[in-house]
Amino acid sequence: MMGEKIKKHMNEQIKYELESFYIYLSMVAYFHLQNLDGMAHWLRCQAHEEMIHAMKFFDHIIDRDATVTLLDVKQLKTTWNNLLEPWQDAYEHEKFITGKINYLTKISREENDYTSEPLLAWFLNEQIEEEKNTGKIARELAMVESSPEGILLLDRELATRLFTAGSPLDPSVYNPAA
Ligand code: OFO
Repeated sequence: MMGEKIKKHMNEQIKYELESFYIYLSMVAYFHLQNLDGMAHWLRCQAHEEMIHAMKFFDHIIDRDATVTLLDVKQLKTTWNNLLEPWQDAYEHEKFITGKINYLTKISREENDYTSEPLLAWFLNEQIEEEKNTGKIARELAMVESSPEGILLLDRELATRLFTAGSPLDPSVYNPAA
């Protein structure tokens, strides 16, 4: 049985993860327009991951016999003034999400909801990666911002990201027990 507060905030977290999906998808479209298909590819993999994150919370709530309430997903930024801005936004967004996961962890402890701890521990670790990756790309791009060769080199590197988890809508991708 889930406490009311953790249930409410986990439902909100589904929305935040779907907003992350939406933000990254918007960036995919932007970078294709800039002819930077490697950056678009990296962000497309990221968008897939965000859908999986949303489904992890979705599935956890259902497994706990509680109600999933899907909330409105906000329309966020759809264009940027330069190539660096989306990556800076991605880094800031991931810090925002880390704050949300920290808060969920705090609430779960207040409500003695130990059953949510493995899921939240997974997300705490995931957020280290999310901040590390987006922050690193933003810093590297800032270094080469005025060099077309440098930008193309980074674009080629980002094109090599592998996404091996399968379809985000396949339950076995986000729930090994399914
Ligand atoms: Fe779901 O981690 Fe990024 O936003």
